[in-house]
Amino acid sequence: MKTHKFVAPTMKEAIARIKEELGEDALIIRSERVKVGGPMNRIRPEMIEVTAARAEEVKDEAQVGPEFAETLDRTMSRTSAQSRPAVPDFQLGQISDEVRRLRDDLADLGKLLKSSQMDKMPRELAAAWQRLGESGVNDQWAADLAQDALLRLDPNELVSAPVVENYLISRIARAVRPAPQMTARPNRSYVLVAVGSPGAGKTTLLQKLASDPAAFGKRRIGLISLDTHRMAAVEQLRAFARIAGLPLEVVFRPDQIAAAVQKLGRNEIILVDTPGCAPDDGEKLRGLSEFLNALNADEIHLVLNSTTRDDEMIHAGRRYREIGLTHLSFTHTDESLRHGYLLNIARSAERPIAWLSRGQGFVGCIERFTPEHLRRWIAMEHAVDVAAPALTEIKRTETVR
Ligand SMILES: Nc1nc2c(ncn2[C@@H]2O[C@H](COP(=O)(O)OP(=O)(O)O)[C@@H](O)[C@H]2O)c(=O)[nH]1
Ligand SMILES: [Mg+2]
Repeated sequence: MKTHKFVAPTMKEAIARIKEELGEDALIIRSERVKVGGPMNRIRPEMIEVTAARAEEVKDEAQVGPEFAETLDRTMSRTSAQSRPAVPDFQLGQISDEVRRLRDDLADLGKLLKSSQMDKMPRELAAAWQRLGESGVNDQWAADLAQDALLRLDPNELVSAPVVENYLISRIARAVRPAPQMTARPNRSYVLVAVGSPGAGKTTLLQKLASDPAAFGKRRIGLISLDTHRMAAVEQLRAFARIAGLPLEVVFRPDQIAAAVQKLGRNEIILVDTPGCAPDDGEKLRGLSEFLNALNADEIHLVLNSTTRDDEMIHAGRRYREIGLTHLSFTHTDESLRHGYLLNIARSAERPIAWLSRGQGFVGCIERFTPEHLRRWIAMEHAVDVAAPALTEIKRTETVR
């Protein structure tokens, strides 16, 4: 990459000259304060020296894979080590803008690499990137992740499949978290509500939670049904409660909630079933929100049928966030082939994933979402250590070389 040096009294002037000579898209690589001699010395003892390059040259360089990562690593570490203390705050703002533009350029680079240059990337990274896409992870997110790995991993790490995969998993795990275990309340029941579209699997999910020992099957459970619009829905839960020997309260109005919760107060956990509510049914959502306010629930799970189109699920996540959504739980996972796209929803909703339900049986058909699911969903078979308790950040030193 051919670089050019510009010396000017201020960053602003340097940037203006760079744009003029190297084009609007020129990239700032480094800036530092330098001493100048001669008559200027007394008036302005220091000038700003900025190193820049034409955008096309940086892109050309990018196509050689590990060398590109190495070059950028070097230039970036020099930039942070040298230029930061040398430049006053107001000029740092301008540098930040340039860095932002550099990142934007890299985003274009990601698209470019994806479409035509994947074979020039380190093989291990290209393969992992491809698997992200195939598993359903959003294209732009997958490109950002691959690019991030290209920038941050050392060249020798980029050619190690376990290192690359662990790195990608650790980055995804920052956006998609497994829900923590519930913490029992000392003087009151823990209240968990299932909300979502009709037929999503809310009632079935609650039945599984109540009966499977892997979920809350061994705890004292009480049930509340708010789904009173359809007699069949109440009957479905009533029949279950009778067979499972669980207390059930049917609540018709928000002002009846407090009494129902009190009645079930001896139970560790109260599971609340709600009427199906399409995300764009504003009136129904408002009605549901009144019940939720009265419930003061610990967890509000948006129950999503995982065979639904992912843009629809993302939309539902947005709408349900408005009424206090705290968790995501996915059903029908036995009927969907790929699962990586579920990560897009969790990332967009910024909520942890709690339960995964598969099949119609009540026992043996529910599990907590774990880092191991994440690994499987994005098909990273070389990754190691993903089940470690604190996955949120896999340290690079822990990975296999
Ligand atoms: N295959 C499969 N069927 C499910 C699952 N969860 C629910 N169902 C079925 O989907 C239908 C609707 O479930 P239901 O719990 O009544 O949905 P609700 O309207 O959201 O309460 C029922 O026939 C369930 O047996 C699942 O994880 N896998
Ligand atoms: Mg139901």
